[in-house]
Parts: sequence; structure tokens; C-alpha cells
Amino acid sequence: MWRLHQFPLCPFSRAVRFALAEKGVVHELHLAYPWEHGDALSRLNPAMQTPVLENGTVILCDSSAILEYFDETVERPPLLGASAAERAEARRLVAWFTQKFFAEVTAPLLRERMWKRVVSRAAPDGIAIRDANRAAELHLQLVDDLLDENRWLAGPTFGFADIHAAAQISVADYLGGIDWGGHGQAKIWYSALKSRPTFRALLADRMEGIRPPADYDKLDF
Ligand SMILES: N[C@@H](CCC(=O)N[C@@H](CS)C(=O)NCC(=O)O)C(=O)O
Repeated sequence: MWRLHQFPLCPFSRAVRFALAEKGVVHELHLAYPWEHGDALSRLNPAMQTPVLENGTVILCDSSAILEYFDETVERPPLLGASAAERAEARRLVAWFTQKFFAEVTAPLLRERMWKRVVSRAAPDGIAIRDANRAAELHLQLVDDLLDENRWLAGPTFGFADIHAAAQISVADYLGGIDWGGHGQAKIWYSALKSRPTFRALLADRMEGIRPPADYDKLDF
């Protein structure tokens, strides 16, 4: 059986969990906090990062590598687009959300609202939080614009771009960084994701010591 080393607010682990659920891949969760520098995680991944997925024989690291592995080995549903152009657009958006959105929104919110509360016990920096919230606003505008053109972020079908975007946005939302007001298109898209059982399971998860806003996992938000 596959075992996923992760923690509830790791957006990259969320993307893997979401994709595994869509592909119907049975797996169990193993809690791993990278900042504890545990032996298990360092043996599995020299980068000391979550997520890691392993089954005792195969070890997979890096969320995008893991998603591609399962798209190649589990046929249905395909998650990377039918044409080369659709796959290129999906990969562009995956890079956007895992690099740009993560750097500007998720990572600062994780540092200020998770790390400082549960690890270093320092006071959060209000300016860093405000900047992350403002950046989130600009990214949601991009999501609105993409959805003016297509049913899903990268084209006519649900896939990797939606999975990675939803994973990053859900962590920012958990940490109070998302204001859905004025983002009608993004809200309809996220509401469609929230009603998928494969995504709802993620939203039921809680990080010890940190509570999300009241409507975080509600279909009506
Ligand atoms: N490119 C990696 C990034 C993974 C990542 O940054 N994970 C974070 C937790 S959300 C981590 O382990 N950070 C600890 C570190 O980078 O030292 C992926 O897509 O899986």
C-alpha cells in the first residue's frame, strides 16, 4: 500500500492527496513535519520536504513528479490534457501556482500564521500578512480571467492545473488569506471543487492548534 508522508497544511501534499483520490489510488497518510528533521523523512527525501509517497519499494518525491507518475500509470481519468497545447497550458499554470502563488501567498501565510504559532511561538508580522492577502487578490483575478475563457483553468477538462491551484488556495483560505468577494467566477469554480468528494476529504482535515474560518469547508461560502 502507498504511504503518503505529509502534514495537513502542506499545499503540495494536498495536491497529491487530491490527485490520488481522483485516480482512486488507495493510500494511507503518515504525519511528517519537515521542520522536525525526522529520520524517516530524511531517509526518504534528501531535500527533507513533504510530500513523499512510498510503498516500501518505490519512493516518489515532489508533487508534480508524483502527479505525473500516476497520470502515466493509472489511465483514468486523464489529468494532463489531450493535446500538446493543453498539456503545455496545464504545466504553465502548475508552475504558476506551485512557484509564484506559493512564494507570494501560501508560504508567507504558512510562516506567519502556522510556523510562528506552532513552532517558533513568535508574533506574526501584520505587514507580511497584508501583502500576502493583496497578492492573493491578484491571483484570484487571474483565476477569474482564465475561467472567462474555459470551464476549467487550463481548458475544457478538469486536471492538474485545477488540482494544484485548489491545493494552494485551500491552504491560503484555511489561514484566512482569501477574500472571495468580487470573484464570482473563481467562487463558482471553487464551489464545484468543494462539492467533489475527492476534495472534501482534504477540507475535513485540521492542523493541530490552528482553526480555519467558519465557512472554510462549507459549500455555501
Ligand atoms: N517542489 C516540492 C516542494 C515541496 C515543499 O516545499 N514542501 C514544504 C512543505 S509545504 C517543505 O517541505 N518545506 C521544508 C523545506 O523546504 O525545507 C513539491 O512540489 O513537492
